[in-house]
Amino acid sequence: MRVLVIVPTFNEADNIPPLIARLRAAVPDCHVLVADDNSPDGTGKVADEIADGDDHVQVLHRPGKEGLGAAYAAGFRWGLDRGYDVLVEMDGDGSHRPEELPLLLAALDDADLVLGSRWVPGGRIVNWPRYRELLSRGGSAYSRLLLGLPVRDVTGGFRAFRGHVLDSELLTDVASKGYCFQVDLLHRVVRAGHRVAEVPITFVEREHGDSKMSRDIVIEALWRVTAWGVAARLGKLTGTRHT
Ligand SMILES: Nc1nc2c(ncn2[C@@H]2O[C@H](COP(=O)(O)OP(=O)(O)O)[C@@H](O)[C@H]2O)c(=O)[nH]1
Ligand SMILES: [Mg+2]
Repeated sequence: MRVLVIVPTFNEADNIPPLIARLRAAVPDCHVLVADDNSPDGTGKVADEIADGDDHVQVLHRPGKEGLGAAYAAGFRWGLDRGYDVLVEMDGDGSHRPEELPLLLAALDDADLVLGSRWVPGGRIVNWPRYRELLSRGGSAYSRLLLGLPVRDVTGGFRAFRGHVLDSELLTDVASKGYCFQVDLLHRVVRAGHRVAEVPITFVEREHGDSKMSRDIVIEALWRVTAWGVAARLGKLTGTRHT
């Protein structure tokens, strides 16, 4: 099983070296792709230096900040073009623990997509302010309800996909720019009838650098999820299929 871990970065220069070292120790066979949006703090250069000394590490340099969704779409395409069997999403700030990646990969035996989940029994969060926990729990509950998603952690970004799930049509259609890319992608994978599993993870808030979460990102997620939910319900009422 060839595994590619895609790490989107914007200003994560202090976080990337320890993260890659931990990843390579936890899953020695995995390959890592850092998808950097030309970070002003030089994250791309730091990643290049690591890639120079490790043939399992590569860097995708993107011209500027285009949001998490665009960085992942480009990273997935890069990985699919090179024939990876499994594509993993992981934050670059250390919040997703590389030591837990083997649990996600093992769960792929019975699933096409495995979600690292904070909101199932055994899942935990460390050092998150109360408002972030409420926002995340609320966002997951709202999306789950509106879109009928059969999982608890809808917005998380620690996930393992079997490559065939991410066909190019599915990726082309994802319009979301910000973090609601995660909801969008999950919704599409569920609707396509793939098997989704959740495994508990411990999410640890970053120690270095700043969160890129913003009001705009929350607003985009709110309106898009509401629009999808309404469209799906109208489709059911009129008997047309929502695509
Ligand atoms: N390439 C790229 N990465 C991004 C962008 N926005 C956020 N990220 C990365 O996405 C990951 C999660 O973002 P973070 O700011 O930690 O969000 P939070 O955990 O929700 O507070 C981190 O690795 C960020 O560097 C973006 O526009 N482009
Ligand atoms: Mg973070």
